[in-house]
Amino acid sequence: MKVLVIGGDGYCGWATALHLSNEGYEVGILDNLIRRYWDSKLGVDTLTPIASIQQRIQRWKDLTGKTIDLFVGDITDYSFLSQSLREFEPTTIVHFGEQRSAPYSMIDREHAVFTQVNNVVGTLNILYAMKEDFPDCHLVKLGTMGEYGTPNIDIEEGYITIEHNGRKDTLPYPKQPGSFYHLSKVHDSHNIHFACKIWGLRATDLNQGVVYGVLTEETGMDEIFINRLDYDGVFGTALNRFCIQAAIGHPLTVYGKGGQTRGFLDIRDTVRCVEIAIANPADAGKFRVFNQFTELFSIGDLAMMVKKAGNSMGLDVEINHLENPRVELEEHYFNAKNTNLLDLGLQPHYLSDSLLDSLLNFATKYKDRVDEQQILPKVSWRRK
Ligand code: NAD
Ligand code: USQ
Repeated sequence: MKVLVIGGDGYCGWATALHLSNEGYEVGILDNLIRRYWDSKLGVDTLTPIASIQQRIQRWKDLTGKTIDLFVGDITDYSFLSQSLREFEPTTIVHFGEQRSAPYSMIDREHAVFTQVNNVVGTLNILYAMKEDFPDCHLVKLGTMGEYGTPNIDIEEGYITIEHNGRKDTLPYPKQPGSFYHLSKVHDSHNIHFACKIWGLRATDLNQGVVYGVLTEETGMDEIFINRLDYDGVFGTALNRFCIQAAIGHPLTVYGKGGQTRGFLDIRDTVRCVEIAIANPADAGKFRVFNQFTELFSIGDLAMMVKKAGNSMGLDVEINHLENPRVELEEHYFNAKNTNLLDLGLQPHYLSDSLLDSLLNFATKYKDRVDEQQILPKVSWRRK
């Protein structure tokens, strides 16, 4: 099977590309490297010193003998995209290549517009390129659990059966996303669903929760494969940020009450979930949705877990409840289903003391690279 990993220079994409290559898939990476540019424009950097994509791929070849093809360019450029697909001839496209930060999308009008154009147009171009040349190819698209928001009823996997005025139908689950970024994912889902319906394309939307951790079997094989680990207030995500904050003695930044509950998963499960989706493709014409997380945690509980793990390593860890820069419920019901991937064989790595220890040790190893000015959130959801 030939798998094109779009966004393969990023956090989830790089780990997935190596994993698939290691498992015997023929892998190509397509990325315009724009994430590295956004970091430098914002003056932020990953905790870890990441090598260039060319160095990464060359080292992979030297170490394993396996080749990864590279296409550097932008998927919003249709001619570049369709030419790359014709050259690579994928049987599966895994699409990670979007602007994925909620705070980035809320900086101002320009960043909101950019996020939605980049994400929605990129995905629409992929759908058209598939329709033109690869109608049988399986699209595995990274969506987000945040598409659903925090409804006061159980969250199903993509669809809900509703009885209304004596009639019954199975319909897309209602979406109440919490940022212009999360909204871009909802728009993508609608476009992909429609394309499957009208052109008979096959797609799987992986509504992923917040990813944590940095090491996978493959990225741990050599220093050159080290993955990015974001800790700044724009791209850093909850648990990864808390571990890095604990390592440098910065109080943990819980926004508001901390009762916000989300789905979480270890990056080692991200790569497995994607592989499972690839190995079990959707039928032609089918738009499948899997909720991709392994556990639910509130932000306050995660902070407590990091504090406990830090204390047992001799770190003094304080928890601060900051004024919430976002507009979101801070106490709410949250119960989401996640059985589709488990039924296909996912064996989760649940959050454990040993994972927290290893992440804290990892953060401590690179703590001299931390810029403390980048930790507090600076982007507000509210009208000034
Ligand atoms: P990332 O920013 O590390 O990687 C995204 C990659 O896509 C970058 O290398 C970037 O250069 C590339 N890219 C962006 N726009 C592109 C374009 N127009 N053309 C070509 N390449 C482009 O992000 P990530 O954390 O690896 O997330 C990957 C995907 O997974 C995203 O779609 C995100 O929404 C989803 N996701 C991530 C998380 C998480 O916790 N990190 C959780 C749920 C879902
Ligand atoms: N939060 C804090 N303190 C922090 C960081 C975050 O309290 O220092 C809170 C936020 O207010 C929010 C929750 O933690 O309630 C999650 O925030 P996050 O920054 O960890 O994650 P989020 O913005 O939702 O986005 C991340 C990824 C995104 C992905 C999403 C999955 O950046 O690409 O889509 O997780 S999900 O959250 O399930 O929608």
